[in-house]
Amino acid sequence: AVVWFVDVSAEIDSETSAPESAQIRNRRSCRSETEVGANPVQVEVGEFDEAIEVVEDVVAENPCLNHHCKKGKVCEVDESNTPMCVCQDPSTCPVAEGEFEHVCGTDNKTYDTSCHFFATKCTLEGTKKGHKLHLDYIGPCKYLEPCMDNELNEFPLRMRDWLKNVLVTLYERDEDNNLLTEKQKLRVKKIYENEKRLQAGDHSLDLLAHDFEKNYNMYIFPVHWQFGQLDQHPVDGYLTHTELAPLRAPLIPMEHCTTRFFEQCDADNDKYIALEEWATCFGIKEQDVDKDLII
Ligand SMILES: *[C@@H]1O[C@H](CO)[C@@H](O)[C@H](O)[C@H]1NC(C)=O
Ligand SMILES: [Ca+2]
Ligand SMILES: [Ca+2]
Repeated sequence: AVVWFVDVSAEIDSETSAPESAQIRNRRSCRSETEVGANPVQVEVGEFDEAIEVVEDVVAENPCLNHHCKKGKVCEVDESNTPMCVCQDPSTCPVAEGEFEHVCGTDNKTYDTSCHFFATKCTLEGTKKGHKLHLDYIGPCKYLEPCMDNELNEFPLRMRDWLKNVLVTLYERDEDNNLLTEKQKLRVKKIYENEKRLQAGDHSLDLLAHDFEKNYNMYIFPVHWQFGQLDQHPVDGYLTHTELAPLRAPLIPMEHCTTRFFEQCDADNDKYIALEEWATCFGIKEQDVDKDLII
């Protein structure tokens, strides 16, 4: 249950939110190298000498091969053979292999797959409805219990502990995978080697609260690290709804306080979660907020 949110991030993070400029959109498109238009198999063939000619032919013939579109769009050529991104027809999305591929939109409608969701959102581009529509969570829409105040207070206790365990697990598995940078490894090493560390497992809320008080320093880096993982498009010290999605979306069906927690994290209500807001809602003291820790 540790690696899933790392994996899922690639899946959801290309939902673009409107206020950001085309610049970001371009950056995003570039990241998804083989996403649309390019057949990944053909691209990989390029690694073998004898196939190089084939690859070049394809490039020359198909202007869409190197033209990347954001999620929900596909590349098509117009009469003058110029590539352009148009909304994908949802019926061309791969069929869902199971319920686990369904996603729930903020309209509380279940979409077969995230492809269906983004294709549908694309058709609403420019409308108020489209602007407000986001991928809310992974899985079919379901009834989510309202989050009570006392439950809301428990959320950061579990989340902090979980973040610390995720990092320690990455550290343990990180031989030459480079899941963490050298700098990050040094920081996690301190946590990993700390004998007072609370080992992974189910702990009572009392114990979690007690450990946070006693071993407060061990939680500072994990909270910063998670922020840095999410703050990528762009790296600016603020999380948009879209940047938060990789963490939020898989969590909501399991933790019904997720939505409320992140809403109240945005203390000044400007729709962005600043690093300071983030740290504060995880109980990190103002003087320990350090933007150098997120790199
Ligand atoms: C969303 O849809 C689910 C399943 O159809 C339903 O049980 C739930 O009550 C709905 N939630 C809201 C807030 O309308
Ligand atoms: Ca950002
Ligand atoms: Ca804010």
